[in-house]
Amino acid sequence: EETQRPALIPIRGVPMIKYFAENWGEVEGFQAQPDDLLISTYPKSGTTWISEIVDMIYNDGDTEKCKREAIYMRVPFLEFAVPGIPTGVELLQKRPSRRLVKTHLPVQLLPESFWEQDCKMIYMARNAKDVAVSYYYFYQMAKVHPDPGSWDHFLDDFTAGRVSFGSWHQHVRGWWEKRREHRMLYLFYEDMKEDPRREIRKVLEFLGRPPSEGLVEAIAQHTSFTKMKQNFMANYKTIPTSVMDHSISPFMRKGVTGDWKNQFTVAQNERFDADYERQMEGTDLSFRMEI
Ligand code: PPS
Repeated sequence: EETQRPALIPIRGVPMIKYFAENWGEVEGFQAQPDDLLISTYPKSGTTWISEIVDMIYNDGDTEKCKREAIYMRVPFLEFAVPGIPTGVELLQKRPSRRLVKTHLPVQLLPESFWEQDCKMIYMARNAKDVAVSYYYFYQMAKVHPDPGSWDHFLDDFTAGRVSFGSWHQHVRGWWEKRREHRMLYLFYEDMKEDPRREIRKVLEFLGRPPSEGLVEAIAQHTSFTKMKQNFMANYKTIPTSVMDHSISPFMRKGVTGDWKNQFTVAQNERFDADYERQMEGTDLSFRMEI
């Protein structure tokens, strides 16, 4: 059975999935707790990967404990709302303290209580070209999104910020600026690919945990792309096919840096680069598009 593919609805100018927009009041009033850890990302930037890493840290590297339930239960998605399923806020309200919270909200839409409670935050960013490609396949398989149309059409929408959660450029820039005044670890997908153990040590340090080599090794192994693709508690295959159809494109698709080269034409790449320079002007934030 096909669910609908409703159009996006703007919340304070940011295009949102219709059901999420309809539930916005609940999200805006969300009460964060001081020991909540926020995991924030633009979609398709390594959210599930960093979530699994953090849950492993919270469970002292016990892989069996990390298989107790699906990743979207262990790390509820704050703004998630689809009729007939508990919302992200409802799931979070039932969690014991030291909650892990996933969000894709741009920084200006984050509920005030996260700032008031001074919650720690981990932001993970990924280069725009690989995100655009990953998002295009995700739009097709996750049917709460509008039909993406052709790749060329989708790339135009992505560049202009006419996609769910809005502009990639504004998202990564907004959170980057906020890190200067807040307890935030800003990570890059490309760094994690290059040297996962180094990045895992950074996360441990940020969370005030000793970086024991045994723990780092256990986390690196459990959160490799191959392992996570096979892990039903991490790969989203427990979601009904009517919502996510892995036969169209698996959630755990390729997990590499530089796949955009297989998708962008030379003309698309030139157009994207020219626009990118405009939209990223004046920031010291920079990305590697290959490693
Ligand atoms: S979501 O829906 O926004 O929460 O998706 P998100 O988890 O942010 O992004 C999905 C992409 O991350 C890749 N992925 C990984 N890459 C490397 N290692 C690990 N362990 C890993 N887990 C997930 C996943 O394959 C998606 O990227 P693409 O490029 O589509 O393969």
